[in-house]
Amino acid sequence: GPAPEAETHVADWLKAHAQGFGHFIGGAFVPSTGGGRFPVDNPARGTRIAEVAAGTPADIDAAVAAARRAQAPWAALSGHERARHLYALARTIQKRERFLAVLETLDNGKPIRESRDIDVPLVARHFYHHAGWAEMLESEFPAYAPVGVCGQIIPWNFPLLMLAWKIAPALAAGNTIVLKPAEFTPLTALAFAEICRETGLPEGVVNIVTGDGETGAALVAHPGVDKIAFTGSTEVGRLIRRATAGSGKKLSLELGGKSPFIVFEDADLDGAVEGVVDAIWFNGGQVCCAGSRLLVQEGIHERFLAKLKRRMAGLVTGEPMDKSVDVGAIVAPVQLRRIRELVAKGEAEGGVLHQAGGKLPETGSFFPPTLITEVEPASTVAEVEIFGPVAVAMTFRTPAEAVQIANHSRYGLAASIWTENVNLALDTAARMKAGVVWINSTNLFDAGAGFGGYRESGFGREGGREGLYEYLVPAWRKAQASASGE
Ligand code: TXE
Repeated sequence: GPAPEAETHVADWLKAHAQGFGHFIGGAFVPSTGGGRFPVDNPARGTRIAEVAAGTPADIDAAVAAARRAQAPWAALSGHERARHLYALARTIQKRERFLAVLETLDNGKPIRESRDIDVPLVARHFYHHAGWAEMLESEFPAYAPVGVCGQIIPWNFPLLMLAWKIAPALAAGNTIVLKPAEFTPLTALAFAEICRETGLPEGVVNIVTGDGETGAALVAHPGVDKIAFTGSTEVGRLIRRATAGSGKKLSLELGGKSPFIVFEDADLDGAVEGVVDAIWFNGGQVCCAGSRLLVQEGIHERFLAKLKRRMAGLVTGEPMDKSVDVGAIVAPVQLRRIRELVAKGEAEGGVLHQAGGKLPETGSFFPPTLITEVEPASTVAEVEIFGPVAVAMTFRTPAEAVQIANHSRYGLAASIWTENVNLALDTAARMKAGVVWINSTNLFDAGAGFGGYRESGFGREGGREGLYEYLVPAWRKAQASASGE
């Protein structure tokens, strides 16, 4: 097996919590005040693996109160002292990397190769990077203060990585946290809570409350929260913006996308084919910045699609714990249904369907790598985020037309450009209405680079210097607020 020892550790850990996991509030694991719980499934098997506490408004209250008590002492530590805590978290994550990777794969369904080689290393890297910012905070941001108590709501596609993106900068800047993981994938967040305890992070600095959208809404509405950071659907992002309007809460939203992947006729076609694999079949396409709209220049269109279909045919979909698997399970039956419906719609609208063959497992939620060609730019599958392993292909004649089709979207998260012509690459990049542009590459994430969108993909940046501003306020504002007794 891939990591038999880690698999045993995870199985033992789940067994030890067979009575259900609690919330992590004020440094201790506590049951839900309402006594409620909900199940957590392994999407690759359709089996129940755990039960977690269902967060109530009273649980949110308790978590916010714990975060509030912890905030001033945490902010009063020197940057260096906070950095030591972040380094300890990073090192312990590295020590547990196999355990965390196996747990993530069981809970989310992503291939173990990805959770082991991509998700968990990036998580550790994010904490290391922000430990550096904590060290530099006083010198780099002398006129800034922490926002205070941050409510953070994250999705299920990169459960631990999205936690890291939220928690690391908030801690570095001197904030305390109430985080709500997604209901499909709460387990690595609870494992992280144990790591917080083990490394001696002061009680109440990080609190984790499990629950669904209602729990999230209670966190958003709580008057004791100074900032909300959300990653998830555009629909919920809109609700949160409405719910926080006029409250004075700081807000950042990282929402959906329908990112273009542009292949010019002079591109290295083999490289671009590998790019598509990473753009839309990585994590089963359940990636906000997935290159889901393939725009291929007419002259190479047939040759490129032939190569791509050959490559797609070789991809293996199946049990994600198997190291040879390229595409794992879709996170939940409801998401699988959504993908199926949209693909059927794409066919009904005249798209031509190509799918990787191979037998899919009989239980669990699986969808094969899929390509829909002959798609019109104004059709549903070209406009709506499918959030599955489905690319739609369109053609363009000129660079100007590529730019026009690429920007024809209500979203603006990312774009990927493939050409050997540096002038064309830079000129096209400058014209993309997207927060992130990759040239001859795709889905690269760096803790030091601000990530985020335009338009309906949201606002605010995560990572690097820009990301830190989301967790800071000008010190004069803070002083004014406390003088007025707020
Ligand atoms: O997202 P939700 P869902 C897109 C993707 C996907 C679709 C639906 O297209 O197919 O959204 O996914 C919490 N107040 N993305 O329904 O509901 C919820 O509990 C506060 C793109 O799973 O947005 C979870 O923790 N919180 C995306 C988180 O919001 C609320 C990643 C995200 O879930 C809430 C995920 C409310 N009213 C989905 N309702 C990306 N940008 O990467 C729900 N939540």
